Amino acid sequence: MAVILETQEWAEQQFGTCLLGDVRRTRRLVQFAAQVAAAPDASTPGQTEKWCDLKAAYRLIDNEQVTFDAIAERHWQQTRQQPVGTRLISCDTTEVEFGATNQATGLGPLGGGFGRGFLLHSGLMIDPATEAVIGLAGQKIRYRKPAPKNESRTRRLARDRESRVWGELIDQIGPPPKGVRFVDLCDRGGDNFEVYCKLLLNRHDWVVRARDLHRIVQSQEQEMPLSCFLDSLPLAGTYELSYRSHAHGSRTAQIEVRFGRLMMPAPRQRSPWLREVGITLMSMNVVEVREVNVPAGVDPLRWVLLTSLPVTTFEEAWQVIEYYEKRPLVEEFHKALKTGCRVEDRQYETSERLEAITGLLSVTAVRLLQLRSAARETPDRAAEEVVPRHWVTVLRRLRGSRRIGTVREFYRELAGLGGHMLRKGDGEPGWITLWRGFEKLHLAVRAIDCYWTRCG
Ligand SMILES: [Mn+2]
Repeated sequence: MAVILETQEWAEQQFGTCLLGDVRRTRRLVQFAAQVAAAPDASTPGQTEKWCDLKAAYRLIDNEQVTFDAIAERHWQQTRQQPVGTRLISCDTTEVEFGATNQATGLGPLGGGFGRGFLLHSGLMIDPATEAVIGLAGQKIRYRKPAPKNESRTRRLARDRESRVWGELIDQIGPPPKGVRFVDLCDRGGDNFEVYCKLLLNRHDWVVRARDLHRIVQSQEQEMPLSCFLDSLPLAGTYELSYRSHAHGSRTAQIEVRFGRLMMPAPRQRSPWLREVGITLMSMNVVEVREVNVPAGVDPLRWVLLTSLPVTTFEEAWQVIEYYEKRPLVEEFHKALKTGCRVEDRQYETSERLEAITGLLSVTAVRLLQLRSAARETPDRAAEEVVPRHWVTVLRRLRGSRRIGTVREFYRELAGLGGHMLRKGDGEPGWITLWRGFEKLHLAVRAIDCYWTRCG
């Protein structure tokens, strides 16, 4: 259940036990994090309140013990400590690009070689029952190296490749606690035999979208391309899906669902790690979602999902599809990090400092997602159970509104404070409006605190 903490309490909970070599550094991180959370999209000078705070923040980020891992590790650990139940981990990579004019040292090439930055690979944990964002289960940063020219296949497999980051993240997250099931969700970038081995060895389940439908699979001792295997499967059920796309607006698609069990053989060319592990054949299920009767000019929907979860009935196949539909939440996280926390506008002089601030902003981006999702999850809950009580009081006064009882009413007034007109045709407030409202409210609450501390 989402509960939004005061920025100071939140910073204490997320960073209060970070090991940075000196307890004063940890105190400073907590203080800086609380300031960052109050105005996530401001520059560092805009976030800190006093000149000495700004200098201390720069000194903190510059310290060699204050790394990406050291800042975010406690958050990752707390996220992984789950009680019983199923948790989804949506994994994906994003390019964090600091712009061609950024002079920071140590960055790698990106975006066709013109941009500079690094790749950030994140595993976002989601509760499938409520769609609540729990936090980041782990993250990896990588620098792109240009591939050597005329590289042989064996050499390429032995080299440290970019796709390896999917497996590294799974190793970092490790096996789930007792009574918990982790289900990793990956797009086509994660469809790799080594990734399946890592998942198996760490006891994660998975739903991965297949990249290559020509790859050879086995079924009843026979070898065939995956696409042929799919064509041989009986129809399990159909449904209608209403969705909106940029290209075609709202439309209803007719969907057919098929599923089956297959054996996936290891690739012929195997990396040294794969040879050492010795897994040569892996059994898994496939669920195919295919649009039929496609109107002219429309790209048909087609998902081929490879999964370790049991699929023997239409209901079980449906469960796999529902899990995979939650995958885009990791892309919302990327958006929260880039638009909400403006990670790519950070002006630090070295890649190490940019990594450190990315660690802090990643945890802050999770907070932004949680702030937003609280409105959707439990709209009828009492607002004072979800956000601090005096926020409700201050917002009520600022807005001149008679009552703010529920979470829905709180968010409506918060959006109004952020500039949303709240007219019938204006639709639901976007998250940027909500954040703007939140920033204003926070400043007002802060001013009241200052007044009573000095005068009271
Ligand atoms: Mn991707």
